[in-house]
Amino acid sequence: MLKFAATFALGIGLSGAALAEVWDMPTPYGDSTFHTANIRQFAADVAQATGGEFEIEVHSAGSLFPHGEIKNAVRSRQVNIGEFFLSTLSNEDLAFGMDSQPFLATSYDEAARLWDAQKPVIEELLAEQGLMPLFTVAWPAQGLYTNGEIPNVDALAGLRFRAYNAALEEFATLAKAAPVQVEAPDIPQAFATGQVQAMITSPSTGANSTAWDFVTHYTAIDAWVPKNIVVVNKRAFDGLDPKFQAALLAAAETAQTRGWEMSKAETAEKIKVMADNGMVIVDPSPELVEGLQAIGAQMLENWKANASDKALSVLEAYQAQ
Ligand code: PCA
Repeated sequence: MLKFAATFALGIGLSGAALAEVWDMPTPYGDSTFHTANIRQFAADVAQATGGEFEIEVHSAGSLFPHGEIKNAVRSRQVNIGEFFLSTLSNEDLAFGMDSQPFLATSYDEAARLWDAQKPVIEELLAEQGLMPLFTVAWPAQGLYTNGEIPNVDALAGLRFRAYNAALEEFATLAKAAPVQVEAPDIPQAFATGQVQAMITSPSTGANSTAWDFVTHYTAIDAWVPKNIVVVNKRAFDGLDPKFQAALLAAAETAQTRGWEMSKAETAEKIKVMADNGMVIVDPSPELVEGLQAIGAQMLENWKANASDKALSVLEAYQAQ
């Protein structure tokens, strides 16, 4: 009652002026990450388009919610919008994890086509939870970080291997390495304390975590091109002033295009940063590629055996293109 009275009084006090809408937006990734730069620009675009009446405040590096809680925080409307790594939802349906299957989609073109195939199913699955995707942005292709050169898959055996989702955990296990889940902002610490000894991630995350402090080699295996997704709570979106809805959707479309361009520019730029800092940048040997592809083939078989009909339909649609 008190709350109602206060809101009512405030409404009268502003005599018809629209109340500013402010949304908090958690992301797991730090400020030096291009995705975070992109969503900050997205927030600035929304503010600009609405004359500052609709503000989105980005909370980076898991500062508002840990990565694993962001989706549910949006679902339960603790926040109205958030960003996370799409494939972390693969435990809900394997359709979410397809972009992290080794060698299924390894270029930006293939990643975009995979997203086209995934999108209708992901939209449907998220809608069941009252969530609506706004946009996705791919990370650069994922490469291998190790101490010393890795001539073949056998050289990975026994290494404590940093993982960021279930697919990478399966990959590490099949390579006879020991997977350890570590969030991106915690990578330097995990290497420094010996918790992990090797990882697979993009040149962006490698350079942002100063990989040269703890590994010597980057092998460009370009094994998959995973994505971040930005989602909104559907009821929160439906409750927005139509002009705020329009501003949000327009800024999302721009952010998606800009984000993929930023990602493409990052790849060479961040590999150069690693080389400039003394890391040895190598292409994988044919033997290593063969071994990695065998793991990928095994993982795809496992995936198919466990996938829902919806997820299988995405694979068919992608492979039919
Ligand atoms: N960086 C994020 C996800 C994929 C990537 O390139 C990470 O390593 O956690």
